[in-house]
Amino acid sequence: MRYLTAGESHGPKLTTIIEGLPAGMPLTEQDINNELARRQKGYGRGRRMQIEKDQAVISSGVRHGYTLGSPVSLTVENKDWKHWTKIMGIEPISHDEEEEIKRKIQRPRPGHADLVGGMKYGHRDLRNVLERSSARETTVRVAAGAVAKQLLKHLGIEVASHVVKIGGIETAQTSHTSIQEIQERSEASQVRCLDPEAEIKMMEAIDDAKKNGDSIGGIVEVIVDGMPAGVGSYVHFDRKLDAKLARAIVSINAFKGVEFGLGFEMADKPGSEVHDEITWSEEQGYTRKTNRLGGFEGGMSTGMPIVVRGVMKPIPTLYKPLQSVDIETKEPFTASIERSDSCAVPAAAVVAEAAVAWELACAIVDQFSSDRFDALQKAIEEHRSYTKEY
Ligand code: EPS
Repeated sequence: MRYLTAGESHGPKLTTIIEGLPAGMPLTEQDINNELARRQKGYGRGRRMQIEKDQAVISSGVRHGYTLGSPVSLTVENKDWKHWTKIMGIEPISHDEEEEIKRKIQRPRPGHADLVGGMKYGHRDLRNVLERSSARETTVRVAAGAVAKQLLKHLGIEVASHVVKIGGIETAQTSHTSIQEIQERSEASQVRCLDPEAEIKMMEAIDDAKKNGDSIGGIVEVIVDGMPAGVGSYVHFDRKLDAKLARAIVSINAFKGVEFGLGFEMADKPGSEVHDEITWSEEQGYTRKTNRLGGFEGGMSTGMPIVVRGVMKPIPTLYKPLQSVDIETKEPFTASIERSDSCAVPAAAVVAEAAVAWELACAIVDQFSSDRFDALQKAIEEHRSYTKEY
């Protein structure tokens, strides 16, 4: 499977085309809209989210609630477009109109794609970069992820996420009883945190950042239950499933690092405290006494829950000035003000879920390849019985 996204942050709409979905899979616009609404929430978002109400419109590949096997194309309208029709217009404008209309940007923000993106494409107006590098694009990534989540759900695989850290404040809730508990409790929290005390402190940290014209980042964790064992590859570097997840997480705007299970703590521990002992029982088949490796051995899923974390840097659009250089005058300047979120970590948890779900769905379709969703369901069922008895 593959998908492409298109769209500028203040353009008319965002688009994605998803190709390679098996036919006969249940899918509605509502399944996608639920995920889009989750991404829009979160304490610390700026005024833009009050303007948008993201809704997917499917225009191909689905008929009467089921996929057809043909490409699924969908769009999400930018409600803010009505304020940008001139600035972001498609038709050519005269040189005289440029100054007035374009809201040209020649002052790159440190940490954003502005400067190097401008160099890459030869843009002298850095708006041409930021309109596409904006995290607005994650809207349609979440839409593609929502489709992947449907595929996984109908194969008995559930995905959830929660926020582990914001601005140095860490959750004390590191264990959970079920994936449903994570889903419900993170949904009820304004910062998607399972620990109510940390939640309050995180919100205070966001308020402080906002007051100071600053931004803060954090860590999100995605957990997946029900992934069958043996998906991925120990043979080919580019088919290792943990590696694919790592790439998918770091590809999310502002994400800088990934860890699985114990993650970077593994550096401090002996092997006996890192690897998970193997057991077998008639009801469960093969399992592990612990899950310190986060659901992967040798680049393949073990059948244990997948536990993957990603770190998001603070958003680089700041009200507090950082030094940069004007690309026309080459003079230093320190003030750059664009409307922005002060913290988007809660929303990024939903994007990370989508990124993980997409990679898992692709790996499953690749390995148990099917044009028919009922055949895929049967293949997974058989694989589960086989690996249990193996
Ligand atoms: C973003 C800047 C803000 C964010 C935006 C990402 O938008 P605006 O420039 O319109 O104020 O709200 O995120 C979204 C629009 C979104 O849907 O997540 C940026 O520069 O990356």
